[in-house]
Amino acid sequence: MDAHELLTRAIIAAAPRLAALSDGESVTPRTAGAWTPKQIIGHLIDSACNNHARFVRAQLGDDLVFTGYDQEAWVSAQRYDDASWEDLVALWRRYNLHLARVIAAIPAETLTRRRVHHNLDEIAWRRVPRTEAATLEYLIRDYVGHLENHVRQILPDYRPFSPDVAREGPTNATPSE
Ligand code: NI
Repeated sequence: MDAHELLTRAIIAAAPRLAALSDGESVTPRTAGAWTPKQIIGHLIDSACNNHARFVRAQLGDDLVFTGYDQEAWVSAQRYDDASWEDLVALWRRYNLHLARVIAAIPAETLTRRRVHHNLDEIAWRRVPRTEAATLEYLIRDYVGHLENHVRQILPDYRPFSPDVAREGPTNATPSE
């Protein structure tokens, strides 16, 4: 499945189910000390924002070297628990549908070009050693996998479209991973 289709399907499947959560559920972490659903979706909006820039910049240069961001600090600074759940889910949905458009517009050659210079050993969800070449397509699929893994932290019976994420089953990862 093309990466943009993977993202679109994930958003179409998950958004209505997320929107159906009650206000109480949206501020209740599944385990003590973990992020609440509002904080997880907020984190995914931050991820969309950072990766939006990466997906465009990657087309304008030869490398895949990007600045990271302090995930916990971003979530804390934006006080996501005080935001409207309905607004957060709507923003997350629309932002990702825009990213699906951005991804669909990337030429195939650009998606699959081998990039020797990258820092996916630092910024990717599933890291790539610096000694191995990486591709923009890998970074995009990794973005979708990260998204689906977090959706599953909110909706335990959500079935990921990313084949590798579905195969692995739920992780007990730290919420910020
Ligand atoms: Ni994360």
